[in-house]
Amino acid sequence: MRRQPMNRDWIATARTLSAALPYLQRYDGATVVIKLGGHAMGDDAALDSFARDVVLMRQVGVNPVIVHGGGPMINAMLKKLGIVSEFVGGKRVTDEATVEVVEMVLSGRVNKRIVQAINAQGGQAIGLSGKDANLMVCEPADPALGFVGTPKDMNAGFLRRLAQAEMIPVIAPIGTGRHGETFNVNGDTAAGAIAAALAADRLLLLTDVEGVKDAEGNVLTQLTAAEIRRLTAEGVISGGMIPKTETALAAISGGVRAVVILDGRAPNACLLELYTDHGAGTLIRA
Ligand code: X2W
Repeated sequence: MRRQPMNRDWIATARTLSAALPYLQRYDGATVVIKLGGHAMGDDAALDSFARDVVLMRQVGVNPVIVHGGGPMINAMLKKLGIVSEFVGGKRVTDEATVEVVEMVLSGRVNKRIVQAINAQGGQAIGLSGKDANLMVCEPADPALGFVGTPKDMNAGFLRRLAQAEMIPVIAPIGTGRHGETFNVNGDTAAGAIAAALAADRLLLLTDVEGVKDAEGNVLTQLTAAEIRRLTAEGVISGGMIPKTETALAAISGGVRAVVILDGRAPNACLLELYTDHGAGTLIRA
């Protein structure tokens, strides 16, 4: 790299790095589970930027674990194949033909696209599903939903060994059954279960909204579990936000220190959350 005359941008860059020191120290050795939703994934440039942030986190001592979704990509493939599917309570009713497509899309194209993006930035990402090393053994969630799984047994030890080897697991939310079944698991549910099994320091739920909002539409920067329950009862938290706040509450009662719901489409969302005073989205604690 050539040395160039000093200008304001570089002074600002140096200052930003210096200001990040307390945060770099705070998260050194921390386990951060990041759920990358299908709607937050964006185009190649946005994915490359996400991948770069993940590799930077690994470089400064964080153990990132990526769990992805891919609902819109599954919808597109089901449509091509002429398979009709519907959602009940935010979960896809999943028959045998559907679960085959879900596994192909999530464990195949979507998973490998993220793995490749991280590795292109110099990381060592390894693509997995809940079937690999029995990472996520599931039971049926509800007979009416077919092959939708609820995570029951997680192989956290395997993920810890990957972290020790400085590898970045990228996990598709596919579960394995005790009788050889393949289960479709909601991406948020899978991320929450993995974060709880690891007693993660942070679970970042990257989505396509700025965070949890109050009745006037302002983002609430910090909430307790009790406040979430109250806002849900009042109908302020509703619709697609409910599965996310439910995941957050379950993760926290399962031992995750804090959960953040944030807009994954915003540039450098993860870095903004972890390494600046500003933070991003809604931070949820017990
Ligand atoms: C989801 C799995 C993918 C997912 C589905 O079939 O769409 C269930 O609904 P997003 O992008 O995070 O929504 N599974 C049971 O959760 O993707």
